[in-house]
Amino acid sequence: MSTDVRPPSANEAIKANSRFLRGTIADGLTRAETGSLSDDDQQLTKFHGIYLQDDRDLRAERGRKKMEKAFIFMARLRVPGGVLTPAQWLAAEMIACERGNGTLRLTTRQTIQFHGIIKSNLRQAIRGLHDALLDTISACGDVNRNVIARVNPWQSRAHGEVAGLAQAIGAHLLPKSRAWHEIWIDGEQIAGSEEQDEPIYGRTYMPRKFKIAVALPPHNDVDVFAHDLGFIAIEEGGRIAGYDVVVGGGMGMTHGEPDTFPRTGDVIGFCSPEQAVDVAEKVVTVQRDFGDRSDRKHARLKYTIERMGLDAFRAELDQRLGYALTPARSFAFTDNGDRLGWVQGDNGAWHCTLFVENGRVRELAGLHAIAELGIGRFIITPNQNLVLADIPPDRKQEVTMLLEQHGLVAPVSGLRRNALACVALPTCGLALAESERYLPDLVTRLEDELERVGLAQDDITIRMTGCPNGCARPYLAEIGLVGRSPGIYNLYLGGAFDGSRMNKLYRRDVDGDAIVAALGTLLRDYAEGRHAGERFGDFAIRAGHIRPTTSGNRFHADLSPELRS
Ligand code: SRM
Ligand code: SF4
Repeated sequence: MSTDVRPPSANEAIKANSRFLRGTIADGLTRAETGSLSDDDQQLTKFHGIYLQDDRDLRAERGRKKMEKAFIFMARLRVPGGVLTPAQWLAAEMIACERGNGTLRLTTRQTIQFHGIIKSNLRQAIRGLHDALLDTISACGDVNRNVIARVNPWQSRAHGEVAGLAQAIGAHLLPKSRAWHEIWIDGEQIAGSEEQDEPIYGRTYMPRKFKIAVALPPHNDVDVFAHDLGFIAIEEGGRIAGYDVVVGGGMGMTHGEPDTFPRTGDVIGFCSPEQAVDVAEKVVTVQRDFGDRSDRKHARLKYTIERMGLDAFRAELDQRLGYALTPARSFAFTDNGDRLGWVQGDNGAWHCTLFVENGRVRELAGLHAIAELGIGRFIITPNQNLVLADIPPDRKQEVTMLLEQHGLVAPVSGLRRNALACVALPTCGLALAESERYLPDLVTRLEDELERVGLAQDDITIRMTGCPNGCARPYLAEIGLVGRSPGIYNLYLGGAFDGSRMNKLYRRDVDGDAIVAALGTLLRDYAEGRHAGERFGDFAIRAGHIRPTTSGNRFHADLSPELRS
């Protein structure tokens, strides 16, 4: 157990006193004099998948007029493995149009965010989701989040098993509190319903968010090394023989604070399919007991492992499991993106991956028409795209026609189809710079250069975030751009195309023109000097544009102090 003598962070008291995540949220929702909630309740709604935000485009003007900020809420679904039925897609679309800003935002963790919900619409929005058998429980907050899994369960038996594990872990680690149902659905507390304890989490839940991914090689679409806990399926003869266990990944950092850093997870051993849920529970409990509850900037598992040391962490885990993980098996990843277009699964059904730029679905009509057919599934990918899955062979033509009719399958360049951007402005309260609203234009400028040098169809990963928190996992891209201030970014290079190696800082504080100029030169060099099959990230290192990493999986440690800040 932790022997920390520092005082716990303010969030620890909020959680402990919340009566298992109830706080005064229900009362706050009835207060019409403000579009906001109390500070403590703002922390607690996160556990219910709900964030208070404000429209930052309107901040200055409302400030000048001495008006309250334009408060809006973001609600995030919990969808383990990202799978929705057509009816659920239609329900989500209706909620977005009737209660939100009319768009659906597919996220990097395989779910949907609704933006722009005003307080008086919030409860109705959540009830609408509940009616469609959806919920937002634990989509945010200091708990295990939406468990993500390799897309898609219908492609093969192994895919189905991997998705099944994500479902099982998600269900096992769901908080037992009934607070979400009471506040958002029932509208009142049922007498005597208050919990006495949370069997896995306890009254103060986790020190910080906790994230789990399940990967199925050769594709690392879930970016398994970015997670607190990852499972890498080892397939033998079409069945899953077990999972390599990865611990201690995470992306967030703070500019100028080198003791905060992204980190790729360590592979610590192998477990059987039957052991995997237990392994997840015990890793969670080690982090629950040893994680930093004083400083939220150091509260993720990656810092616990750095502090304890990997051997001590493993020993603690083995002791809680009552058995040791066996030696890790070998695996190989080829990429961490999506492959667009149609593929046929083992059972003959068809699956079509659609490109959704930065996950923002604005034009709803085409997908609405497809959902109305009532066939297949809608699967959100961890790359913010959408798969129309499990389409019967005799309905493929019909779906193809609708896709073409609505312009949903237009060709895109190799760079654009591998681009991710986080939400950032105007809704994210932490954004220092634009991301989702800016990356498409930057990619257009880079496409001109790619066209000139003959790389228009080459797959190159580029990811942008509006701040260093890393929501689009920018440190695992071949090209990473991280916001510093409006219009200004740090440029990172040299990530591996399969998501197994982080990139490194190449240029600090550059604007769009400087980014295009720097990348233009590098892309020209790459087109001329690459070896056969060599990826851009690997080339950037071999050609000496950045030094190879010497500090293993911990970002920053081998950068000069000047470049760290
Ligand atoms: Fe994130 C906070 C959006 C995936 C690391 N993230 C936020 C908030 C809620 C801002 C806030 O705290 O006020 C953002 C809401 C923006 C908005 O307006 O919607 C936000 N994060 C997102 C999404 C929507 C990005 C996207 O464009 O898809 C992703 C939603 C995921 C989901 O469905 O659950 C999203 N966030 C991630 C990821 C990627 C992942 O999990 O694979 C990361 C990096 C991995 C990690 O956690 O280490 C990530 N988000 C963060 C952090 C930094 C955490 C840290 O340990 O330092 C924050 C800030 C925080 O927690 O204090 C953050
Ligand atoms: Fe907001 Fe930063 Fe996450 Fe982008 S990376 S959504 S700016 S917290």
